[in-house]
Parts: sequence; C-alpha cells; structure tokens
Amino acid sequence: MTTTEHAAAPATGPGGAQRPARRGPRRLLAALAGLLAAAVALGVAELVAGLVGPSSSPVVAVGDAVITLVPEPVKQFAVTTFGEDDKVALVVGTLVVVALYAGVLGLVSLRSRRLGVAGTAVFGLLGALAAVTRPAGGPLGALPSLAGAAVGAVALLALVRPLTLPVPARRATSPAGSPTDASRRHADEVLLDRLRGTLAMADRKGTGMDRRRFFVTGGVALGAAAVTGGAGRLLQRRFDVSTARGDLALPAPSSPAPALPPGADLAEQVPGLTPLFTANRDFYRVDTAITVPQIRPSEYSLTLRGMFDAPRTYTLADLFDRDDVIERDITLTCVSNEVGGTLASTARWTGVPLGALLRENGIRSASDQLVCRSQDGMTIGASTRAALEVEDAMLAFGQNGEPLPVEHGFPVRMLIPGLYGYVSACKWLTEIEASTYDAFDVYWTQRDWARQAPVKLFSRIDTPAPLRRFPAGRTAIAGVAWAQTRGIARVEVRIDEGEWQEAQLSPQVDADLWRQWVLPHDFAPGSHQLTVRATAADGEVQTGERAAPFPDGASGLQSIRVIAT
Ligand SMILES: Nc1nc2c(c(=O)[nH]1)N[C@H]1C(S)=C(S)[C@@H](COP(=O)(O)O)O[C@H]1N2
Ligand SMILES: [Mo]
Repeated sequence: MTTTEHAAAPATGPGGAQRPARRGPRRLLAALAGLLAAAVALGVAELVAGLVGPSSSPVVAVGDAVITLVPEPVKQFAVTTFGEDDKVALVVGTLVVVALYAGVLGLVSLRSRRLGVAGTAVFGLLGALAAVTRPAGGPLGALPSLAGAAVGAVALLALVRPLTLPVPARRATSPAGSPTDASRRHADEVLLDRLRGTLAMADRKGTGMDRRRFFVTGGVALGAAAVTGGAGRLLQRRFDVSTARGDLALPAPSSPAPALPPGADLAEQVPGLTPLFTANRDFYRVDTAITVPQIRPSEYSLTLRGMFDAPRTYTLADLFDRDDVIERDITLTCVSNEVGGTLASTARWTGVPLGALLRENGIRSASDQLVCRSQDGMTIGASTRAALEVEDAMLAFGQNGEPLPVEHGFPVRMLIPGLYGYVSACKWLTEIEASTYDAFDVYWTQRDWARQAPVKLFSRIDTPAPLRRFPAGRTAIAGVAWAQTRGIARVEVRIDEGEWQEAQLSPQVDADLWRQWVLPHDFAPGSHQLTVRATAADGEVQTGERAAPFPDGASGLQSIRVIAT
C-alpha cells in the first residue's frame, strides 16, 4: 500500500468512508469478522492436518468425540433421521455450531479483544483435546487445532480492528499537500456527520469504522481460508490407501463358494426386487468413523492377545498365504435394522476361517468374549463360542472378488454369520483379545445394547412399494427373507384379510445367505394391505410381536398398504 489507511478511506467514496458507526451494521460486520476468522482457523487446521493425518482435523475430531459422547437415543434418532448420511449431518451440525460460536466471538471482540482471543483459545483447546483423546490420536493430533486457533485469533484481531477505530482518527486527512477531491469529500462527510448529529450516532465508546479496510482484510482472510483448507485437503490425500488397495491381488480360495444354479437371482426377472448379491458400492454401511481408517496393506498387522497359550501377530501376507482360504456367501445385518428395513446386504466374502486361527493359537476355554479392536479404537465383543463353532465365521479380506472396500474394513474385518454386525463384524480389525464378558465391556454394551445378539428371523417386501400407485392386474409381490445359520424354509404373504399364500423362493445356496421370494398376484383396482412372514428351517415362524431395534434387534411383521389403479 502506498497510501495510509486514512487517505485511502475517503477515496472509496461514501460507502467506504470512515465514519462513526451505526450499531446495526457494525455488529453485523463484527459477526462476519468472527465467521471469517473461524474460516481461517479451520483452513489452517486442515492444512496442518494434511501433515499430521486426517483424523486430527478439528471438525473430524470434534465430530468423533460427539459420536462417542452423545447418549444412545440421540444417536439412534440421528441414524433413523439421516440414515447413512448421519455423518454428513454431524459434520454440518458441527460446522453450524462453530459458525454460531464464531459469530458471537466476533461480537464479543467489539467490546473486548482479550475476550475474543480467549474465546478462540478455548475453541482451539477443545479441538486439540478431542483430537488427542481419539483412540488413534497421539499428541501431534493437537497441532492442527492449536495452529488454527492461533492464526484464527490473529485474523479476528485484524478484522475487528477496522470496526473499532477511535473517532478522532477521522480527522486525520490525506498526506500533506494533496488538495484532492478525496479530502474535500472527507470534509463534506464530517459536515454531514455533524448535521446528522455525530455524537448521537457514534456508539458509547466513540469508535468509528473503516469499512474498506474491513472488506479488504476480510477478502484476504477468505482467500487464506480457501487456500489453506484446499491445500490441507490435497495433502490429506497422501494418507489415502485406495491405490495400495487397487494393487492388491486376492489369493485364490482353497475352498470356493458353492456354485449358483442358473437363474438363481430372481431379481433378473422381477424389477424392484433386491439383487441376490449387493454390489460393493451399494453395500449398507454403519460405523462411527467420520474419516475412514486408512491402513496400508504393508503396515497392517493383526495381534492376538489375552487368553491364548501362544498368541501371535499376523501380517496381511501371513493371512493371504494360508492354505485354508475360504470363499462364502453371507448376508450381514445391522441390529438397527427396523421391521421392513434395508440395513442388510449380501456379498461373496474371501477370508481365513476364524475358528482354525483361534485354535492354532491355543485359545483357552475360559474365554467367552473376543474383544475385537479396530484401528480407530472401536471395540466389538464377539462370542468366543460362536467364533469357534459357527461354520464360516471368518476374518474376511475380500468382498465380491475385490479387497474389502476401505469403508467396509480394509484390509481385514471379522464376520460371524448369524450375529448382528455390532457383535461380530469388526472392520479395520487390528487386534483380537481373548477375554470374558465379565472382564470387559465393549463400546456397544457400555451403551446398553445386548452383549449377545443373534440375528432375528426377518422378511421384507421390496415391491410393490408402499403407497406407490401401480397398474391393477398381475403384479409380482417380492422381497427377501433371512434366518441365518438355519436357512429360510418358507415365506408367506397375506393380501388384505385373505389366507397366507406361500411365495416361490430363490434356490437355497447357503443357510447364511438371504433368500429372495416372489408371489405373483392379480390385483383388483384399489388399495390393499400386504403382510409378509417367514418360517425358518428349524420351524420357527416369524413373530408378529413388535420390538424396537434396541437392545437386541427389531421383530414384528412388515405390513404395507399398496395402491393398484
Ligand atoms: N471398526 C468398526 N467396525 C464396525 C462398526 C464400527 O462402527 N466400527 N460397526 C459395526 C456395525 S454396527 C455393523 S452393522 C457392521 C456394518 O458393516 P458394513 O458397514 O460393512 O455394512 O460393522 C460393524 N463393525
Ligand atoms: Mo450395526
């Protein structure tokens, strides 16, 4: 800048001239100052997180901490309201809270810069605390929040300053000997101000503001926020393991999955029916990870410890090179799945038999719980007995012929058919501790979910969709049903108050795989009530008794109204 700030101000004309501030706009600008300072702080924090690691980003760390701390009902509300976008909702929510706080800090800073700086420091300390206390977080995790807060405080001061200039400063005119328009305009302004009653307009502290300087500083702040934030995001990509995942070749299973008979997938004929296998990108996802753990295959290790005679540690190559690699078709279900819900998917999994691995390490019979730990600090408590006895329980590294997708646990997760995911399917699995239920409360049991939770007998109508109009006449009613480890024997549908009618089933391939069912029906025009129920191979008939997902899985029959026109 070649001119002084005071000379520059009048040159911008009426809007930019320094004048005693009216309170309204000044407060607005102060709030904006707070927001811009917060943007700078978050940008700088992202930049430093680009060096330290994505989970140290304050937004992520605070979001993670919120997930850990919020009461279970709130979490369930979030999952039912936002579904798989729950984490997006959380991040947006976190940002809204940050924005409100920042706006208030801006206003506070008008009165007291010291308070403004203190408020920024609190903000940084909270972020740092959240990052350091994350299970995967070390002391370096504090850096992004602290650096962000420090730069944010400087930005806040720089932005608030032009809003709180002492009024007498207005009288300083342009540098010596410039009898310009500007100074004349300035003089006019002073006169005008007097006419308007300057004293009445200036606020109690007698301060004025320099809007032009505010907006210039604001522009710089915004640019800095965008550049640091963008660069931080780019740097964070270094931690991404998708390339390493792409380079990985799965071992051929010594025991492949059973061949499917031709036409096994009824969805090929029935539009709207769930496919027999879920494409990896469509596989439901439930976890507490805001940033997905990125584990390099070369750095992966699985540690066994606790109640074993001779526990060892496995690399990914150790697991890949075993000669007992299996491939199995298994449906995975979430305990939060409601009656009629879609939190279940099916894949062809490749992995190592869990029971064999536990036995060869000498698991002790006194262990009744496996505490499975993931790289991001999740603990999942699986029944030792189920792990040893359920056929096809495995440590999976392949999903539908590819390495596990990063969101689904790359490089290794656990699967125990017949148990809900929260008591079996630990993703990003790095440690199995043979323990007991008495000795250790895992994440979900700390939140009062049941210790043991077998998947309940379930059936669902996929088509016709509830309340959607479809042409009267012959239409397939169809859906899926599962009774894991036992298999589905029968699915029946009741139309209005009629008799239960038996549906056709997809071939029984594996008891752990869901079965599709189809019942063609001639629909008379009008609205109809459809109800579905399944029977398991052991004779259990699906109960009509309603239970909510908490604490051990939903039950009840799905009944929907459909409209033929
Ligand atoms: N590390 C980790 N593993 C986890 C979870 C989690 O939050 N973290 N969620 C569990 C739950 S509740 C379910 S239902 C399954 C979901 O697996 P998916 O996301 O691959 O469908 O993963 C389980 N494994
Ligand atoms: Mo789940």
